[in-house]
Amino acid sequence: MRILVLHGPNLNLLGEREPETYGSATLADVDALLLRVATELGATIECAQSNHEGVLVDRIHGARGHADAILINPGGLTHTSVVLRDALLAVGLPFVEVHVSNIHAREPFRRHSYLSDIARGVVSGFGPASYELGLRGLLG
Ligand code: CA2
Repeated sequence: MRILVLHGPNLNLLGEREPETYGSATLADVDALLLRVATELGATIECAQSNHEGVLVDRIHGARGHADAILINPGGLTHTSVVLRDALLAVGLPFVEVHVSNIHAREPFRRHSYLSDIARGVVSGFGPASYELGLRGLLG
């Protein structure tokens, strides 16, 4: 299994700001964790982060023929992006939506996701472990 991991806007700041909400692990720590788990499970992963919606769309389109599934933390685009939803629907690859924080325990506007109803699964609130659980779910 080839997994494309996508991190959305501002997640490059993970571990550097707001540790009370997002913890102290950096994005590099998360990617290293995912590489270890993927290797353990016989999968390959490619990780990418972008602060730009269109770049994420391009990565999703580019996954056709190159990845079997997508693990995505869309960041704030979770709550706004019909565009990401359309891209994921268009490529038709199974994907899992993950969030470091529990989006249901925060501001009301974070409770709605444009992706959850078309995702294979959703993991939210376990810090970096959300990614690991999502990856294990996809590979399971
Ligand atoms: O909990 C998550 O993983 C989120 O996807 C993170 C998004 C937020 O808009 C979603 O509602 C939930 C925000 C990403 C910002 O990441 C930062 C990390 C460290 C410091 C500041 C921002």
